[in-house]
Amino acid sequence: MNPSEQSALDRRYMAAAIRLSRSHQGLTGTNPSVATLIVDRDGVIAGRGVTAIGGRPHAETQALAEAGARARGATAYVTLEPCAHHGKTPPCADALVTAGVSRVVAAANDPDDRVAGRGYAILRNGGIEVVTGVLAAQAADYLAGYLIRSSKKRPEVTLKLALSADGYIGRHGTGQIAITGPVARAQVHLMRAESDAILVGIGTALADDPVLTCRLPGLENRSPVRIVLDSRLRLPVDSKLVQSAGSVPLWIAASAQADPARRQALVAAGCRMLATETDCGATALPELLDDLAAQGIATLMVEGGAAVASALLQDDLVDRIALFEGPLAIGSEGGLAVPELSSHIARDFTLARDERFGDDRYREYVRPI
Ligand code: AOF
Ligand code: ZN
Repeated sequence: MNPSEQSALDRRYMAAAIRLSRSHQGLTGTNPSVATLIVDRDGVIAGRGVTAIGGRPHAETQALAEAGARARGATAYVTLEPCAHHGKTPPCADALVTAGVSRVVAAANDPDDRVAGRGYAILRNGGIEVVTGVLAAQAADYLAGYLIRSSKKRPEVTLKLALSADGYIGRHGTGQIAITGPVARAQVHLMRAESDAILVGIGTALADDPVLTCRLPGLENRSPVRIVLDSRLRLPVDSKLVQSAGSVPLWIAASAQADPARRQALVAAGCRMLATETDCGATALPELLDDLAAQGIATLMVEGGAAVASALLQDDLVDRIALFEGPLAIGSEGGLAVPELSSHIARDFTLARDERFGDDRYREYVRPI
């Protein structure tokens, strides 16, 4: 096989591995969801593995177990550099050497201090040919939460916005307006399932009385932690959010000055209070995000409202914008907008996806990591 045929083949297998890695997105705790494919000398996939639910075992060990003796002389496709450390499991790089794999093709590098190049070194010292950086950007797209939490000590922040045809996210005082259709809504629920946490401001919580869970059939147990920015603790105990706090975690970021009786009532209802002082001010959001990352949250989806979106954009804390645009106009009277949106998109983001969900247009913008 000539080098260009080999690299085309490597990209195809890596694309398949990256698709497989998505299956445990949001289910692997602080570990990234990584995938491995073992392709034998005849080009047949002999083993596949994805980081297990909860984070262990790692992808490589599962793929090697499935491949058994067929791993000898095979190529392993890994979406992240294989680990080099003795954690709860022995290093995956050693396991690949022991199994007699002859080539390893990797996508993203692992920034973890215990790995960071050591994984590749173990492989090379073991006589394995190592190719790195294959479809690295695509792999990094799925690993973004892990990579951003490692480098910036905060979660990856995805701002989800539903815009009317005339550019509004809702209208003052009317509660929830259906801007997008059922297909787009199902997509939002899938995004919730793949996120570690979801955040809204108290304005949205009061106006919409949302529940913010994933309600896709079969994925009802995949709801993320829900977080409300509620400095003065205005969230009613009989809101849907608080009423469901016993089954899906509800964290409230409140000021230390908030009414102790309200605090007590919310805690008694099952809510957890975040220590970070937030009032949506410029300095409070970065601290809150630091705190969330320290607690293991790597991916955060922000679902409203306009004030929270503006504050995050102004602080350069948004990594991804998921924009759903419906076909109907709301009309400018009382229309709620995020005025900074288009200038921030133009300045910092590139278009990563442009597709349709039913009658709605979906555009996803990403900021390079
Ligand atoms: C791999 N394959 O499938 C994943 C890796 O706590 P531990 O011992 O499980 O180690 C967590 C680290 O392992 C994590 O920070 C990252 O460096 C790596 N994740 N590595 O070889 C995998 N999920
Ligand atoms: Zn490993």
